[in-house]
Amino acid sequence: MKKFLYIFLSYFVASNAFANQPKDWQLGFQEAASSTMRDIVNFHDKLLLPIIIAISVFVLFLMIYACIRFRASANPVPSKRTHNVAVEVLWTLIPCLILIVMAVPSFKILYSQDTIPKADVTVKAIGYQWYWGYEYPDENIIFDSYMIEDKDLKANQPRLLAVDNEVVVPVNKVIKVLITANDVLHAWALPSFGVKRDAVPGRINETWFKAEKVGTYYGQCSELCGIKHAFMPITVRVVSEEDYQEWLTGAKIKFAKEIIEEDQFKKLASK
Ligand SMILES: [Cu+2]
Repeated sequence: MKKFLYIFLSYFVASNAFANQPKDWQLGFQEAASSTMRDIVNFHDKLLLPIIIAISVFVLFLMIYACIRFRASANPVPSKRTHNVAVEVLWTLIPCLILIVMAVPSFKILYSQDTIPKADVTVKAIGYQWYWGYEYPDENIIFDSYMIEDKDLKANQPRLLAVDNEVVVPVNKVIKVLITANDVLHAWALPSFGVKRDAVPGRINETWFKAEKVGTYYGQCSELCGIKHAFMPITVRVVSEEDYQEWLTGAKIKFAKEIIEEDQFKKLASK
């Protein structure tokens, strides 16, 4: 009983916390932190779910009705009827109309995801077997982002989701994400922002998000990419503009592209 109470309470407490990640006993989506995700959640909760429930209940009713009404004992002489034009027209037309009703808001969301507003910050995510590499092309920053092993986890770090080098972005700014891969297909996905794009070798996919709340957001590679597919999480830390500038100053030194590339060349040359 105590355990259930704890889970029940933690569900509500956690929804106010600063980290968005999957929760125990979770039903439905993670809390939305961008307008795109809010649209997706509304589309699902207010349109798709009622339609799905109505169809399931209707089909269940028809099955029960047919089982009772047309049972063998009540129908010693079975009906020979095979066609009914009115019913056939209806069961073709009504599903078509339902699909059209669903398609309109669905396409609206798809197009809004596809039209990238003027970007404030550009981040390039590169999928590797099995970690993510990041670049801030405008800032000359480049770094790798590895999952933290169980034994090295700190108290507030979620297992299988925390990484050593997080992507840091400012709050309420348009972040453009360029997504590609170096070896096989991966996918860069962040549920709270409503972002999921395939990372394809030799090709750059684009998407964007605008995080509305300061906090840490977790995602995972969402394309089966090999034996350690489950161990290449994505962590995005959304911070205030001042904190972002501060991080940038440090990161430009720590993750400076030229120095890192020079080091790599030296290592290669010495081999
Ligand atoms: Cu992957």
